[in-house]
Amino acid sequence: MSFTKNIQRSALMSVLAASLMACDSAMLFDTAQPTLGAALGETSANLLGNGGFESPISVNDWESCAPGTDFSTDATPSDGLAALSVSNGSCLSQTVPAVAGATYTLSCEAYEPVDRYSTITFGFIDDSSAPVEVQEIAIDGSSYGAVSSTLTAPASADRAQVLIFSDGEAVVDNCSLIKLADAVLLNGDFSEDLSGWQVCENTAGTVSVIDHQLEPGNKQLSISNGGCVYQTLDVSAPMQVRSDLHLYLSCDALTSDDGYSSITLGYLDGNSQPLSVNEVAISRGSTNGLFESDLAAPAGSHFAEVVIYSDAFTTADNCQITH
Ligand SMILES: [Ca+2]
Ligand SMILES: [Ca+2]
Repeated sequence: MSFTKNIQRSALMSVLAASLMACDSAMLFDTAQPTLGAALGETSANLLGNGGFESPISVNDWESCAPGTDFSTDATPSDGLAALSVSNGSCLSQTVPAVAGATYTLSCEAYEPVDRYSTITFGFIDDSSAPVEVQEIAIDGSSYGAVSSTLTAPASADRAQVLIFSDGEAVVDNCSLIKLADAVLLNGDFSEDLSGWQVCENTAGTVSVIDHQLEPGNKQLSISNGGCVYQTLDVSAPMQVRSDLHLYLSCDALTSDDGYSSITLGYLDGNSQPLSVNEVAISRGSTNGLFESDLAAPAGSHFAEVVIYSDAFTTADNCQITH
């Protein structure tokens, strides 16, 4: 259950973020531009064909995976003009090539007009089509809600597979399957609001995206009262080719300075256990409002995680990872 892992990880990291003492804010970071390593790859486009169900179901995208064939694309859409309806024990599946060791996120929007057994199953199959990792997620609720799952393809994985099934009726739209970026921070300028970022689950603070005070239209992250966001990057692929991986995190930030605020860069192993963490306090004192945290990846790193936390009122923008 990788999604649960994410939550535990965020809880753990934000606990770390909250409890670690502030670093000496006078600590000097090397202000030279970090040396850029080889490009590590980018987050993929949607790997699913017809994930928005705007075209009729075709064997080029979704295939029937049950004897029943009670499905159509004339359901109420959450986006576009069409959505999938699957009924009465019918099932649709789509299979795409996968890279062992890479991490994938499936997300759809879905609901169940009548409360029966409806699920979206996401997993990986090996080269003889046997399942090697499977997560089944129930579709609940009578209006559209998010269904999502993040899984790392096991060594024997050959393809990723998505199945949509309903005993009653399930309505599904906006399905995407994304291969996560290798060590690339998404939406660090907050131009797409909180896209790519997760709000820490165990904090009561406020997290929002606001316009820059002096530049309307330039969006910034705003965090106060113990709020926290994080983003997890998959570094397993670059770790396989570079034992000397070293990430540099930087953000522009301003704080009211009446509480503790920080940016944190950490590494986690394949079981989401923290291996090493570098937390840098955000304070008024720093030059130009630029805060940097850099850290070499220990052996066994599978994920890097970036956390931005504030007990005070802090705005942050232009976050980036270089290596
Ligand atoms: Ca649609
Ligand atoms: Ca911005």
